[in-house]
Amino acid sequence: MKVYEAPNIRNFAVVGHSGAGKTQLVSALLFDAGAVNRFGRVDDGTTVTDYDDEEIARKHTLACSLAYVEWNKHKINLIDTPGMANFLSDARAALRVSDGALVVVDAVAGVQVSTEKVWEAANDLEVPRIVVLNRLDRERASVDRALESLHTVFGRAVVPVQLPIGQEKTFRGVIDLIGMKAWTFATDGSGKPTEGAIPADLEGAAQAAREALIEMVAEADDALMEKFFEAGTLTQDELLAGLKRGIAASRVFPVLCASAIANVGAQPLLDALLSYVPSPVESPLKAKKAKSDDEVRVEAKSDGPTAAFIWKTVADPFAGRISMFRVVSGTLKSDSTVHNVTKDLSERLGHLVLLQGKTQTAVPEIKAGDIGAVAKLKESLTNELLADKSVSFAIAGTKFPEPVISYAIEPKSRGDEEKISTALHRLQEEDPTINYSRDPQTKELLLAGQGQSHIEVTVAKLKRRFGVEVNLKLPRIPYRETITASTEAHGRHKKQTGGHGQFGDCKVKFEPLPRGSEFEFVDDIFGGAIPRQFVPAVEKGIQDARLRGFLAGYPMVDFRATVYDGSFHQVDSNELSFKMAGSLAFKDGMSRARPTLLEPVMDVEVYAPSDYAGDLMGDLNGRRGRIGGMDSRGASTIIRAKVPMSEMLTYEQHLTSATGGRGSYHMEFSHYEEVPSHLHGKIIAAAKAERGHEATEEV
Ligand SMILES: Nc1nc2c(ncn2[C@@H]2O[C@H](COP(=O)(O)OP(=O)(O)OP(=O)(O)O)[C@@H](O)[C@H]2O)c(=O)[nH]1
Ligand SMILES: [Mg+2]
Repeated sequence: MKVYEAPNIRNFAVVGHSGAGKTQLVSALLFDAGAVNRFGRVDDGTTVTDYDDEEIARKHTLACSLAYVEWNKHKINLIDTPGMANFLSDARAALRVSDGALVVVDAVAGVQVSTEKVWEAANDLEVPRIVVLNRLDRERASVDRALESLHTVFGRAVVPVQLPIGQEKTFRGVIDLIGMKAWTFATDGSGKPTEGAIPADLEGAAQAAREALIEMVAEADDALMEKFFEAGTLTQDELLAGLKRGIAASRVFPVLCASAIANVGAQPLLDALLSYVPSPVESPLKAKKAKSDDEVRVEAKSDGPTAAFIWKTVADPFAGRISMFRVVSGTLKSDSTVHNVTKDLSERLGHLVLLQGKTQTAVPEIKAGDIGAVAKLKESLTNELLADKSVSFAIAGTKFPEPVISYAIEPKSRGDEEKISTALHRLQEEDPTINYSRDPQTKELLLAGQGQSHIEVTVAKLKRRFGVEVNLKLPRIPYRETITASTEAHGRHKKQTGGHGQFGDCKVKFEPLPRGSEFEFVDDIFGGAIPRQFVPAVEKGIQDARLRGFLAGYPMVDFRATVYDGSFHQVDSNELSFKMAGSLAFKDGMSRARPTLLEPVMDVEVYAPSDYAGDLMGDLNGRRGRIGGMDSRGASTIIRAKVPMSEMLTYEQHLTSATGGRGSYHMEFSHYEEVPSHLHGKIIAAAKAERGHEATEEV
């Protein structure tokens, strides 16, 4: 394998909605470029990038995987990413290290919810985009309709640089609007292209589309705009240069046509990836100067200081930790020692490898601008920078979303607890969007993630990769408690047992605070009513008690406790006594502070063909949802709503059955809100039942 330098490298995140055909398209690109001998199919479980057992079983990409092709003396790295809402953070991580995004859109469905999410992410990270309308061989596939939805959502700058030849079953080639020629493809799936003249019946359409493209390119560039007005058109050179500039500045988004399964359109797409998107040299990675907020651009020079950013970690039970990185500067060498700047420690590198799916090829070095991997790093994790000691910049890591749903899990065989924790710890390195913890009261293990399918996949990985099986119990809603009235309370702990007694006494004021304030403790003791050294014990007592809750055992939040008076005993007072007094004051106060329950409310976006919009809104209303807005997306409608989490637990199944699988949704945590009082009884009873006698014992 040749070592490539930055000018001859392109890095692409292949992103888009689930089912648009990203994995199949990567498979076609690999095959057509000769990187693999076999045309892998998602449906047969034979693609390079969906290699994980769980991916093969589900026919969905669940985590980023790396592939590359050598094309025209260049190396194109392709990062296949998941399109399912629960797994989208991996697409963000891939965009973080990409020079361009290959946005794959289903030509039947048009823009879908994940299409918008990845587009927003690419906007945030200023990543240029190329759009591919895929699945053009399918019934009801339509370039016009798909473009209409793209225009509605992303604007007119999404502009075709190709037109399809044939449609649905007869889709067999593309017209290149820049070269003004036609490519048709062998019907045997070999992807073999034949160059030819534009078919006579499409000439008019091609001319019109080319003019529209020229106009759009001119519009995106002030200098070209003037020329365009003077001459009424652009020269071929102006068009090409303008298109490239427009794409780099994210002011033009070219649209190409393909069928990944019929292997139509792959080779012109590879050409486009090379010619339209800037190389790492032309698009230096954004970084921050150490200890400041000043932005710097890190030049992808292979003789510069070494720096490599880890953007993804995979937990392999056999190979150990596999870390994927992009070399942002300098040359990273196998068997060398580098500095982990993020953690300030040194890390020994073993063999560097290039990844073709799971297949590793060892290489002696990897140069700036390229993406590679290394196994068995001891200390370094995702979002960390490996570099020379002299390097004085930092790269902002991917922000991973907080978990939105939490399940109690229990091991199938007793004694597996230890194994589960170890395995979950490693899976968390691979997937920072899961979280596990122990319920402080029931001691149950809680597994939190982005949605039901995310939790199920995590449980399946536990089994397949780490050989531990768990039962998923009911999802847990992270309710909280708070108070709605101020009150003063008294806690007095006094015990006389034989010789030494116990004595603690405190007066505490409890007041509600705004949402999100958690808990504040104020020491307002004057004149030594409680000796200094015992005040922290009072705080500890209240802290412990508030975490155990009052109504239903959920943590009490958003209030202030001010200790303002008390008394003590020269001999009998000690820390434990004041802790008990604090806890008693809490209980006393809560009985008058009108405690109530808070529930998490989610931001929900539902996408579905417009015919379903009425029913879906009715359903969201029935789930206590507040509809925030509704927008048309071509033939689809997007509904935005705020809905309590407890009402969304079964939404995935409902949406699928209500829309025949054509609806999709995205949900993230929004805020906490008071639970309507008529629901309190049910929640409190359920919590008591779940926690058994343990909870009641402590109250
Ligand atoms: N007819 C047709 N089917 C396609 C095409 N591309 C992909 N498919 C099929 O569509 C399904 C989904 O394809 P994938 O490549 O797995 O889609 P994806 O975008 O990777 O989906 P996620 O991994 O879930 O994000 C598979 O059954 C593919 O065989 C295409 O061009 N035409
Ligand atoms: Mg996929």
